[in-house]
Amino acid sequence: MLQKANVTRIRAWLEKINTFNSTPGAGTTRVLFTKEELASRAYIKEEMNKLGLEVSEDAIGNLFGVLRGKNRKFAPVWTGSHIDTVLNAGMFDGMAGIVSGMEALRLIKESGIVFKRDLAVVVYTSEEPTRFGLSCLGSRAMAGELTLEDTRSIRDEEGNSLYEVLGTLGYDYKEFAAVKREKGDVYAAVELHIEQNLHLDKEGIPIGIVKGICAPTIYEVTINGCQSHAGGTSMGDRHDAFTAASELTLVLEKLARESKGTYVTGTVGKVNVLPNAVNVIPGEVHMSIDIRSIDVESKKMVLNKLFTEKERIESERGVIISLDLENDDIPLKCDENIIRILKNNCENLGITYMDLISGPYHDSLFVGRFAKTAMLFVPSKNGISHSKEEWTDFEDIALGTDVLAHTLLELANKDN
Ligand code: HGY
Ligand code: MN
Ligand code: MN
Repeated sequence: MLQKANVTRIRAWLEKINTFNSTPGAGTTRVLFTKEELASRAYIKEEMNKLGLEVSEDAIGNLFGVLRGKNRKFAPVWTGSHIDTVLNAGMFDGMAGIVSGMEALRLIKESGIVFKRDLAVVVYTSEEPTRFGLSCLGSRAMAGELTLEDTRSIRDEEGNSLYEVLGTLGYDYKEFAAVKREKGDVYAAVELHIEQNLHLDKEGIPIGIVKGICAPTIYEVTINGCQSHAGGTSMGDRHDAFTAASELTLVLEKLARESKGTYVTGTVGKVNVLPNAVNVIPGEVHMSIDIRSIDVESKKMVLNKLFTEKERIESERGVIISLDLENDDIPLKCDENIIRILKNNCENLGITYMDLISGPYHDSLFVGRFAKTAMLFVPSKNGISHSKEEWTDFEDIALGTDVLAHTLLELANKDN
């Protein structure tokens, strides 16, 4: 029998990881391969070693803590998430899955129960697009959707390529090909994550079982109008790039709101207005578009209509709008067998749960390309995330850890 997850330990790990933060007092910011993120990696490696896990990293910095099973010829079972954050974030997005995975492996180890397959807790490199503008770098590379060659053209705002940064940190380019995993290399993967929406909190239900994970289609948008004098240019003579951007943004919101698809979202999160001066009509705008759905057709419908509207705005306003595709990821349906195991364990533990769709994407979206994958959620207070107001009770993470630990142990003893 497994002991209950230790809330004090979970809290201590989360609070310590939260000290590796470049914006103390303004939420948590831990950006890929900055000193704060490297320090958090070092801390987690230390804690994995203390748990008696075998610690290793691959050539893009995915970090593994492995608890050996009895028979290594069987493919391993993974759990894990991320430690990098968006800007001015909370302390739970990603980290809850890391500490929960570590605690689950500790509980299994201390139980002395024999299990076949290796169990690993994985810290996936850079789930957030914060530094390089592309999400899920580590799990995307594992899925074979990010090659070493690709890393040469992925640059941060200072112009550093991911390739150069990896080299500077001593990662071995010759080993990059080994990051890729084939179907069968990993038997199953289960990720615990905060819900980042308000269903569990609103219903007072401690566990969400994820049926499917939405995937993002991301565009970088450039709008070129005519920079001119705010007073000297009559309203009929303007080609205002910002009002064009605003109209495109409202069109996107309307299309996503009115879509008949299952769970469609449309967001403009990043906007850069040039020259950004009080008395100058903006001549140029750079902005992001993030469209998501649980099904590809719904995303396609929204995009087709958006392109039609873009052309209308261009001709009516005399501006040029270019949309450059960053990534167009495919949604994931979670594995029904693992979902069944998760639900059985909730029922055996007397824990209520509900089925959910994940609007946020996760590393599991890419791990699902090569392994049977599922996720479980714990409540986000008021559904807030990607904000310093993000909060999840430590007791809820411990409850989720109990379900995770039982599920990992059961999967680790499956023959096929
Ligand atoms: O944006 C997302 O869905 C994830 O939190 N990076
Ligand atoms: Mn996030
Ligand atoms: Mn996350």
